[in-house]
Amino acid sequence: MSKVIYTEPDMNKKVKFDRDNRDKDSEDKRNNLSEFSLNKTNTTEERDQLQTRYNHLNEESDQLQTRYNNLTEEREQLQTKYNNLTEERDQLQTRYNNLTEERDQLQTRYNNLTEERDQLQTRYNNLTTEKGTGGQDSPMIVGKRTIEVYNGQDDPVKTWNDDKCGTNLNWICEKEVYNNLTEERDQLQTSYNNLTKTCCSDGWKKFECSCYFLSTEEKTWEESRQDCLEGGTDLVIINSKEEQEFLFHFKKRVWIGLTDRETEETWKWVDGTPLTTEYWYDKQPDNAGPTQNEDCAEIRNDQLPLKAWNDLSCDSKLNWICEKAL
Ligand SMILES: [Ca+2]
Ligand SMILES: [Ca+2]
Ligand SMILES: [Ca+2]
Repeated sequence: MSKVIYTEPDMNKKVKFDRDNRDKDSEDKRNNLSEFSLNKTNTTEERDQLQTRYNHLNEESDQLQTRYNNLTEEREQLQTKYNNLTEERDQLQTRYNNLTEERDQLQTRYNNLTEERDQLQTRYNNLTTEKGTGGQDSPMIVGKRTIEVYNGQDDPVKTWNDDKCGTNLNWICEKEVYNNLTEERDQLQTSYNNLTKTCCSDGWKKFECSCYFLSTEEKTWEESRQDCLEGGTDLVIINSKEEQEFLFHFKKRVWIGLTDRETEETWKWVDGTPLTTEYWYDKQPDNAGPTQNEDCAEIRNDQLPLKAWNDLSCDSKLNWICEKAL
């Protein structure tokens, strides 16, 4: 065998070196793996947190949308309430203006009546005076011109003289006005009392020159009318738009004094006057119902103040309104 001329590598060292390197490599890998694993854990955690925040944001956005919707709805409701209030205020203003005008008219009538009464009083006083003292200033004929009132005497109860009927004298005519005046005064007093009476009885509501009673019971049209008549009034007759609006605001279905019982489709008020201004509900009167016979009118409370009347069977039971003029 030839001698080995090169140095044999120290395999021990090499192995050791390799093993060291491998160990180091392994450790690096382990470290990397551990780091990766740590990173992965962190990323997962971060993703979960992001997901949670995303969910929260979604939830918050939904809540905001709901609140926005609620606010929009609330705003619309407020707008409606505002519109209603404006309308109501305008109606009140109109009623106030009407009342003011009515009061002024009443005041004028009252003043005229007072003046008239004073004039009548003066005339009455003058007449009374004349009756008591008449005929003292000049000779006058009374009765059938056969007796003369002579003014040459001092004693007023000793002034008569009989004279020739051909004598020319002044004379006095007499007309019975005293009774007429008393009657007239009484009539004026009654008118005056009526005019100055501005209150309605308890349970009655005043509007313009009438008092209105809303029943608490429900009866047929005829029974309702009887109830009003027994109290010296009648079912309400609607003479103006303002009166219709006033009645609508009772917010009840009520009988009114309007019927076509006598002649179908010829509507008349209870005082016999024909219907001129009407406030029928849509498609009414239709004379429909189960009996095809609707002859009495009611005010409904579920549409508009000036679209409120419906014809109904007179046997239906409703509340009612009596009207009494002041
Ligand atoms: Ca009336
Ligand atoms: Ca009818
Ligand atoms: Ca009807």
